[in-house]
Amino acid sequence: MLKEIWSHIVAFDKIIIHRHISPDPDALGSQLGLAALIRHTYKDKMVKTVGFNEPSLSWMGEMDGALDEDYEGALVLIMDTANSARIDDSRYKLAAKSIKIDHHPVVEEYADINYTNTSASSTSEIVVNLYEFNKEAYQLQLSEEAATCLYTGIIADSGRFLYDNTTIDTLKATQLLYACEIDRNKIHECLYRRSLNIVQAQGYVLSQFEVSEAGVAYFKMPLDVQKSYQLTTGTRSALVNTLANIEGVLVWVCLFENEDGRIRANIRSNGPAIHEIAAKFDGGGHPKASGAMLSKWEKSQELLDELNEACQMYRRETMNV
Ligand SMILES: [Mn+2]
Repeated sequence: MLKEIWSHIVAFDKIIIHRHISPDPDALGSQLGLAALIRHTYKDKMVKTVGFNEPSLSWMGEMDGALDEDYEGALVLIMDTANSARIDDSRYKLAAKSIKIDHHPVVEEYADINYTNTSASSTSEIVVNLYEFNKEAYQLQLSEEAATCLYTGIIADSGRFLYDNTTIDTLKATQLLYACEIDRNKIHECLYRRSLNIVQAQGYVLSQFEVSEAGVAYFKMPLDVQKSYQLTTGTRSALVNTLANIEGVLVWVCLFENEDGRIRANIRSNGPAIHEIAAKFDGGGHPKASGAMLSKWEKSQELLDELNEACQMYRRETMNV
């Protein structure tokens, strides 16, 4: 499959790369990293990246943007996106051929060719695999620019190699990137720099959160509070790990009110898988990291009830309590 994907990249003169809305460092890292990898080897191809420029991640690079006519006869690659509703820029449909490249559990096979590797830590890791698998046949070279983007995606999605999704293959992929003489200090400084308003909002979270008996920690953040800390939908997700690593807590949840009155839930787990519960509430994701969307505040209790139940079951099954 990795070979087949590259043969399509070789066959098309025009390539446009998409990724999901509300991009995270892996979405951008895999998108910009693959673009840099293709450009470095095939100077004559038109390679463009599209999607919203997320201000908090502008240090990773800017989107090129594309015209409608660029899609004529083009190959579209869609990175890190499990379902079509989350693809940033619906013009992917205008292309001659589309390929999905992702590491999330399969939700929808929306492209002509769908490649999913759920054992990869990140989509950026898959891009390194694409390079590694095809480098000899096509004499590919990993530039410092490509390696910087891919390294950023891998460390962000693997939590600097702390999460369960880190495998020997993740470390092997990273080894290749280390060899490209990337400026790791600079990347870490950009990725982990905390802005003052976020740190102050963390203070709010730490003073407001509650913990259930079963071990679900959560906080609710109304829209006016988000505004008082100048939080946006792009930056507020940085608060999710404020509640990580608390003794006795298995699952932690951030509940954010949206402009339209709906409630966005970011859910993380150290215990039970939570992606199936998230799916019941108009969301989904990974077993230990998911998101959901609730129609109103009153619905949040239903979500918390289900998470409490999952924690109780998990305790009974694995901890005998
Ligand atoms: Mn990802």
